[in-house]
Order: sequence, then C-alpha cells, then structure tokens
Amino acid sequence: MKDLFKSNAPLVMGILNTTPDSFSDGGNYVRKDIALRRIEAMISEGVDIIDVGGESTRPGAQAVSESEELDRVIPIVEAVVASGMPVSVDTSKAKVMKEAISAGATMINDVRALQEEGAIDAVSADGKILVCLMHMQGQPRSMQHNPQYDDVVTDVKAFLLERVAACQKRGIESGRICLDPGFGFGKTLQHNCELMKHLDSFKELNLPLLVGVSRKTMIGNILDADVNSRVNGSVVAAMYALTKGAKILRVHDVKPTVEAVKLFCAFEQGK
Ligand code: PT1
Repeated sequence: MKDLFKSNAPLVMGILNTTPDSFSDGGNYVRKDIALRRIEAMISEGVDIIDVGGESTRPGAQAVSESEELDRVIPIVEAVVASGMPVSVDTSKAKVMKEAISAGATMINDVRALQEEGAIDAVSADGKILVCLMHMQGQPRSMQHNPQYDDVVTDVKAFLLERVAACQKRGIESGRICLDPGFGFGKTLQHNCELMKHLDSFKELNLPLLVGVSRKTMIGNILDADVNSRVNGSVVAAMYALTKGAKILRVHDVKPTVEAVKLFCAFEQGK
C-alpha cells in the first residue's frame, strides 16, 4: 500500500470515531452497526482512506486504557478492511498498533509520533505498514494551557525531523512516513495560523504532509461558529492547505471535501 503515498492527487482521509461520546453508548453492537453505515457512506462519497480512532485526543480529553481502546478499535478496523477500503488507525499504543496491523491496517496514525514504549518496534516489525508522525506539545488533557514556542514553524519542523531520524534508525524507511504539524495540538490560534501560512516550508522535509483541521476550534474561533457550523470553514482551510502542498486531508465531511479536491485538481491541471 506504499502506493497510497505515490498518488499524484490529494487524498481524503475520512474520520471514523469509535469513542463513546460519538455514539451515545449502546455498546459494541450498536457501535459496529453505526460504524458500518458510516463506512458505506464515506465510500459512496469518494473517501480514499478511513481513519479509525478509539482515543479522543481533542483538548481536555482523558486517556483510555489499552483494553478499552482495543475493544473499540479492532472490530471496526476489521469492518473497514472487509469493505476493501485502506484503513488508518489513530493510536499511540504499541499493542493496538500490532493488533491493527494483524487485522490488515494500511497506516498507523500516531499523534505522539511513535514516542510511546514499543511503538517504533511495532511499526518497524511490519515491512509495509505506513505511518503518520504528528507533532503535539503536551498531552490532550492540558495541551491548550498556555502553549509556547520559540518559533512554532521551526520548532515543529525540528521535532518531526528528529522523529523521522529515530524511525529510520530503527528500520522504518522514509518511503513509509508522512508528517503532520498537528493543528490544535498544544497551539494557540496564532500558532495554528502561522503553521498554515508556512506549511509550504515543510516541503523541505521531502515527505507527504497530512493536515487535520476539520471542525477544529481554530476554525470556530476565526468564524465565531460552533462545532456544527464549521463545514464550509473546514473545506476552505483544507483547500488552503492543498495550495501549500498538503497531500492528505483528514476530514469529517467527506463529500464537500471530495468535491473541493476535484475542483482543485481540475484547476491545477488547467483542464
Ligand atoms: C490530526 C488529528 C489526528 N486530529 C492526525 N491525527 C485529531 N494525524 C485526531 C480542536 O482544536 O490533526 N492529525 N487525530 C483530533 N484532535 C483534535 C485536536 C480535535 C484539536 C479537535 C481540536 O478543536
């Protein structure tokens, strides 16, 4: 599946949450049923890869145990694999990574950039799994309490470079890695805007860039819009990221994003 990164067109990654707050809890059976319908809907809307996560990492979110995360994520990974769609698994835990890889995952999406115990080994043990390394300052619970940088663009880039080097040293080739500046992860609105403005400078790292801004607080703050009124803003922000070289867009709203990407590609090609 390395060819996912070789595609010339931008890719749309559809978000599939399995956290109880996204399913007023009817337990595993209801969860799987709702997930199956989301998977089918996203496929019909033109999604390229589906991102399955069992740990909320939004500001203020609490940690989740390994067994709880496995329970939430693995059955859904199996369902996406059965659908034939590439699946990415949003996790920082080595055990979840291993189980997801066994279940047929295409990518590990780690907001902690494989810094947890055993995570690099879990990914390097499989010769073909892709990985997304993301930047976060602090931990979700408290990351929005006064985040600080010398220079956010330089600092984030330096962190990602260090993580790429750590991965390569342990046998994960650069052809399997994509990078993400981590919008909203220990960043003020100004930090997020600065990163967006200078996203093109991440091209110097020579790896595909993944961007996740969908429905985030930064969009709500600029537009003074609550979380249910951020679709237009999210699509515009995603398109701005494409003009700055983003390759993979992590989004909730697959249909409008796929439409916007089609327009973007037609204009880029001049036909
Ligand atoms: C992301 C991302 C992610 N975001 C990657 N994985 C989340 N690679 C989960 C807010 O400010 O951007 N890239 N996995 C979701 N996390 C957040 C963070 C959700 C901040 C909301 C906010 O509102």
